[in-house]
Amino acid sequence: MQEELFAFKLFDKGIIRFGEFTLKSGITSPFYIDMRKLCAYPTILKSLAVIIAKQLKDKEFKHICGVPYAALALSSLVAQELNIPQILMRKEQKKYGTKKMLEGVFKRGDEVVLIDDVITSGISFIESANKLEAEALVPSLLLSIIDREQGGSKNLDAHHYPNESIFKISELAQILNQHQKITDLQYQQLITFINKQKVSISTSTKNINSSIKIRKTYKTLAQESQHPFNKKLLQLIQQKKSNLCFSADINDKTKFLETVKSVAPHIVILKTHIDIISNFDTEFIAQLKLLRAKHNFLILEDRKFADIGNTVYHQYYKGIYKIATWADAITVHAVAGAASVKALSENKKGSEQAAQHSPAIILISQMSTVDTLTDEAYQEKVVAIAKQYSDVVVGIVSQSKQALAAGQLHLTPGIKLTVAKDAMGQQYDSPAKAFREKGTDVIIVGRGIYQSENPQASATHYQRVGWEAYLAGLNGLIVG
Ligand code: S5P
Repeated sequence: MQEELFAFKLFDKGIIRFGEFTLKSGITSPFYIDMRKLCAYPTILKSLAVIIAKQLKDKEFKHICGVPYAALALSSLVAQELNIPQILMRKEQKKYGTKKMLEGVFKRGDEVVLIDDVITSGISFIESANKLEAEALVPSLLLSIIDREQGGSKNLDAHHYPNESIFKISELAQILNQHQKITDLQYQQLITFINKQKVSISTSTKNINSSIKIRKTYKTLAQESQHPFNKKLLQLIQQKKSNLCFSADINDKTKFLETVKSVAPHIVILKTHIDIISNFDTEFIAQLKLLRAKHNFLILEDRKFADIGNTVYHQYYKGIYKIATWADAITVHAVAGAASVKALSENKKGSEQAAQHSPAIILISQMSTVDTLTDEAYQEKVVAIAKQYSDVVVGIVSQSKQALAAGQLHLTPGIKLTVAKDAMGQQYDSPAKAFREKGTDVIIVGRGIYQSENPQASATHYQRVGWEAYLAGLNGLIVG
């Protein structure tokens, strides 16, 4: 029987061990699985590849891919066994040349079986599946060799990823116990541990389900929206087939304008931090306006107004930047309560100056940083203000789907395809994940574009994956 043989082999080679082990998380576990050692035992690897090939025999897919690095040797053998092409996934993005995350010969929409050695929470599977989706490949099955039975499989179910495992740790332990390789106590300790340690399914799964069901088309959102900013934005989105906001956080005005010029056809919003331009002058604004007119995008000044009404009024209309004269929309923090929004919206209704330059307001509901203070209670209060002032608030910057007023939009920063974070607290997700889990309507990408070797090519890429992620959300299927 294959389970028996496999259990004995793993036990004898010390790949499954029983005792007291401190895991990466700091938790003490009564067992430890070290599948990396497998590469030292080609015959076990080979027989495992045969078992996997048998399990995959009747399934339809185009490629095999191993989660780096642990599953690479095994996935190569399975690919050979089935004579199916392999895709090699990198752990980190290649620094030179193509900067690709995946190597192989494949085309968009190809189905891929993703293999990993052990599943615990399912997170590394999800991350690898996201890398496939970023290239518009379809992870049709996530197959693990051993399921630690700590909730990973349920987590993948909740993320709508078909998944299977070859062995369950409890079955392997039972076999070892029946054959007196481990004691009753060791077996019991393992069962107690896996029951106690089950990871809870990430809360975002609630959002996934609802976002898949209620993902609205841009056309519907355009019909629902009242504010001219959103009407225009949604029209541009449909026309350009782009949901990309480019965050041009570039200090030099010449470099800024050059970069914007090259990416402009691919974006619908240009997001600025006007106060980081070192050589700012009014000519810069004139150039910016010309580019906007020529390439048809909207300008969002990410000033994050966060003060009392009187101060935000002056910050918006006065000073050297005169934001009111050129920005189509501005970001506002609701930390001062509704005061800032009210001051800006009353200006819209009241002053003759404001009548020309009424801002579309995007409230910051939730930040992307690792230790943000924008907890759920805070977000709820921001959303309440957004709804109350829905005549001026056109959307929110957030990391999760919120119940907004009809026509209000979710804008999501912290988007990058290659890394999970920067060195200063920023956290990243892929466009696919944003659309699947965060209710995203517009993705905001900064360094992913302007720090790349070829910003224009990167903008094209983010435009494509963003658009595909939107389409996939409409179909309830995420492909990129
Ligand atoms: O929570 C937030 C809100 C914003 S507006 N996290 C963010 O990163 N942003 C902005 O998005 C941030 O100020 C920056 O301009 C951009 C993200 O840049 P990137 O280089 O990390 O993509």
